Amino acid sequence: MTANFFEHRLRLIIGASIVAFMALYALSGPQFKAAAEKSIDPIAELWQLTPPPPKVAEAERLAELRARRTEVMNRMGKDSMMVLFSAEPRVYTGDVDYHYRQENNLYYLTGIKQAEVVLVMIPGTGKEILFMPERNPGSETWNGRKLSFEEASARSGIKDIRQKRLLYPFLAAIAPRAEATIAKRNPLPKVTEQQKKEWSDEFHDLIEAVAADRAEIYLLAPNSRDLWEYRQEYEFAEQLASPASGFKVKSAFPIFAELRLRKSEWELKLMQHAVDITSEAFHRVFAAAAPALYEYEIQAEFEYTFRRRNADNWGYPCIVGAGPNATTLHYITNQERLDDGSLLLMDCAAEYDHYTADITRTLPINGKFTKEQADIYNIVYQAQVASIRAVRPGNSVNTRHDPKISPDSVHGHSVEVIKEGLLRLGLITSKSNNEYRTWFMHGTSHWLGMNVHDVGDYSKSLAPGMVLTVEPGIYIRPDALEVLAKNPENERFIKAVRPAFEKYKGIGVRIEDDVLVTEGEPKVMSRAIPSKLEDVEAAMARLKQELRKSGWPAAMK
Ligand SMILES: [Mn+2]
Repeated sequence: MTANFFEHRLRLIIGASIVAFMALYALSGPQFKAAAEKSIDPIAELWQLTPPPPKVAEAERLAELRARRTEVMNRMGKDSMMVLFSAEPRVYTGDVDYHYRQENNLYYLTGIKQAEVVLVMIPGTGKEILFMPERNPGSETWNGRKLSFEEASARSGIKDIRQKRLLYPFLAAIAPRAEATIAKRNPLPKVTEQQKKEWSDEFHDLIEAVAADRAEIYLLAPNSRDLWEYRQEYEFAEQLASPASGFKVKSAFPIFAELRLRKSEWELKLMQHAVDITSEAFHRVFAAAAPALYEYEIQAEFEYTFRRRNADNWGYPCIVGAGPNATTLHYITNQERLDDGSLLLMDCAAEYDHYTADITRTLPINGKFTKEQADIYNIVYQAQVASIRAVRPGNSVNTRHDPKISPDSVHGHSVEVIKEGLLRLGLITSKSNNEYRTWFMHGTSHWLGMNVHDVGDYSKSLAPGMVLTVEPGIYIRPDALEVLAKNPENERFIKAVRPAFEKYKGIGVRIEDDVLVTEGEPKVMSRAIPSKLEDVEAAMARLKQELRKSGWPAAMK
């Protein structure tokens, strides 16, 4: 309590000094005024306006793409090839597609967002080939301009670009025993003898390895058809397996899981930009949130900002849950009214150039937490502080699926703080069992990057360049006790926690930030969005006052 009080006083003093200092600057003549404006714009700071998007030199960008492809090839066998298909367009309805999004791994290696592009890599000869359709003015009239071979080459740094219609004949030439099964599902136009001769010379070693049953093909082929995103890869793997093509199908997933887990400087800049756009949106919502609005209106504030700052999209559908809806982890219907006196949980984030943020804040809709809301909120906040502190090289993440959760892990710290808090409030009866999972049922962290739940092995120790979310939560679902299995142990639990449950029921709190592992202190990429209870209330009050006084700043209108 005392420490908090002094911290608060100190912040006030520092804040006041900055204001006084800036006032002096503003009064001291045009030359100083210009300098002051350049260094800090208080309005922009208050609203957390998104800075300009990051830029990268073209040579640097191409060098990084080339280095990634080399890293992938270094992890493949000598007699192998990898085939990466671009994402298939998906139907929204009738002849209208969903927003097209490139398959992440293909994008990671080529920087190309267009459909019908296929990357083939053969490490034995160091060959990288892009198969893609030629430009078609007829279809471009309807669907817009496509990359020419030259443009695709300039974009990806891959020199060898070939016609898409030759892809399957080419693959059949490499694995002749699979020709019939490939032909059943894919176009296999006739190719000239001359073309076949060229391929057999060019890919001689690989063809020989396939003939001798010692070649490998790496595909993003899942183990079951369930993973709809990779349907074409799954089917292609099936075609190669029966009858035996000479290729052993290997999963390309582990290679990308390893490479994408540690982010480069350039990737971190893109992620920070996605976080910055999201941060601006949260500040907008801090000012806008008020009783009698609807959840979808809050969603609209986020999506307006994402579009305005040229984000690709959201990284996942916006979760805006008011009142008891905050206790549904992935609530996305967003149709209810914001009631005075209840909480608003928002888990929304922008995606920029294929990298997404993932941020959650929980606000009191009328600007002030009630005593009960604050009880729960502060436990979650303390849990998050403890877990963020544990984001250090060498430490482990631990997920809720781990048989043993180390108290020193990122998840372990949140579990400890939350158990302690729930016991204090009377919502659990013991710290030595799993009762806490009734109220905190998810893990604390997941990897973050091109996927919101990014690829990467959770048993890996933390290392600089990894980015993870830290997002403890407590959810007092109104039906939580009713749905428990009927048995004597649960009867005892229900009886013991009933009084506390009645007091806290309907409260849901999650606080989620995006954290970069560095050599030293963890870097909270989303720290510009207040999360400490007092800071949340103060930010809401200030932003609302500013909005009443001056309206939205021009840059946010
Ligand atoms: Mn998350």
